[in-house]
Amino acid sequence: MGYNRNFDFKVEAVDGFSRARTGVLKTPHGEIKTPVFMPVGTQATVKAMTNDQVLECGAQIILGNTYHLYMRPGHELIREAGGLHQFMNWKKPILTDSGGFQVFSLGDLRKLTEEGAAFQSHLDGSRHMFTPEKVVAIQEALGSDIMMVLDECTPYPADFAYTKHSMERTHRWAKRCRDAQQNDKQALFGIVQGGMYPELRKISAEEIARLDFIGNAIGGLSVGEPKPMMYEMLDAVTEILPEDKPRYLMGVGSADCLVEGVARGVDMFDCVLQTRIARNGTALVRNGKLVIRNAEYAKDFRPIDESCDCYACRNHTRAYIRHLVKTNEILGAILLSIHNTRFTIRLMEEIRGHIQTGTFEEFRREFMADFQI
Ligand code: PRF
Ligand code: ZN
Repeated sequence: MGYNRNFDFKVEAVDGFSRARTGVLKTPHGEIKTPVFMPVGTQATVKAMTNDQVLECGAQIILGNTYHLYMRPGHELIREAGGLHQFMNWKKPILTDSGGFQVFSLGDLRKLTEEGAAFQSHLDGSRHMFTPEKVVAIQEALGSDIMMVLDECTPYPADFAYTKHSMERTHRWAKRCRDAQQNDKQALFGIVQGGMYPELRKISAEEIARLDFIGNAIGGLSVGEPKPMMYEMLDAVTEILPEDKPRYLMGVGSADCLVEGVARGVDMFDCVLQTRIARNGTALVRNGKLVIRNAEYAKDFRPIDESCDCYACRNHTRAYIRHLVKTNEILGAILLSIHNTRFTIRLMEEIRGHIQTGTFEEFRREFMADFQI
C-alpha cells in the first residue's frame, strides 16, 4: 500500500539548522499544513468545545479513539450514521488511534498475545479482543482519513529483552494491519516503538519505513521518561524515517516538546493536555502555565494572554474566568479549552512561519530560554 492517489505529502520549506520542515498533507477531507497540532476528540467531541469553536481555533484535523468509539456508541452505529465525519458533523480530516494504547492503560483488565490484545471493558466487564485485523476493520467503519496500526506502547521503564520482544510483535502487527486494509480512501500509518534503546529505535524505524506506510508515527514516548531521553530517541528515529512522508509524534503536545519535536523533523502532534488542564483551571501561556484559580488573579482584569486572539482572550478577563472556575461553572472549562487549543495552534502557525522565513533556529532559542516547565 505504498502509492495512494487520495493522499500526498509535499515538503515545502526546510530549515537550514535543524530537521524542521513545513509541508502540506493532502487527504480526502482537505489539506493539512504541517507541522500541525491535532486537538483530541476521544469520544467524537473535543471535550467542552463545539465544532465551530474548534474550527475558530484554527484546527485542521482532529483525533478520535477506536477503543472508546468501539465501546460506545459502537463502530457499527457510526457506520450506520455514515461514518464519524457525518456522525459528529466534522468536515475536516480525522485521525483515529488504533485503540492499542488505550487498551494497554487498562492494566489488569488486559492480556497481550501474538494474536492481539484481549481486554475487559472498563464499563461493564465484557470481554473483547483487538487484533490487527479488527482495529483496521473498526477504523474502516469509522471512516477516518488516517488510521493507525495496532501497536504496543512499551511501558517505561522496561528491560532490553522485553522491549525487543514487544517491538518485534508490534512490527508483525503492523504488517498484519497493512495486509488487512480494504480501501484506499483511508491512509494507514505505521508506528515505531523500541522503548528507550536507541539501537532498537533505529531497527524499528527501519522496519516500519520498509513496510511503506503513507506516514510514520513515533509511539512509546512521553511515558514518564526524562525529556532529554525522549529527544535522544526522536533523534535516532527521525534520522531514519523517510523525508518524503509525514512523521507523527503520538501523545506529545506541551509547547517545549512541540518546538523541540519540530526541530527533530516531526510534522504532526496530538495531546490531551490542552483540554485536560483547561478543565482543572489552568491556562497555557508563553512561558508555561497560568493557574487561573490562584488568588493572585482574583482582581486581575486583563485577558489570560494580551497577545492571544482567541474568543476567551478577546472577551473575558482572568478575574472572570477565575470566578467561573472557582464556582465550577461549565463556561470556565469551555473558555480555557478554547484558549489552550488556540494557544497551541497559534504556536504551530508561528513555527511554520519561522521555518518558511529561515528564522526558526532563533525562534527556538528564544522560546526555550523563556519557557518554564
Ligand atoms: N501508541 C499509540 N497511541 C499512542 C501512543 C503509542 O505509543 C502514545 C505514546 N505517547 C500516545 N498515544 N497507538
Ligand atoms: Zn486566548
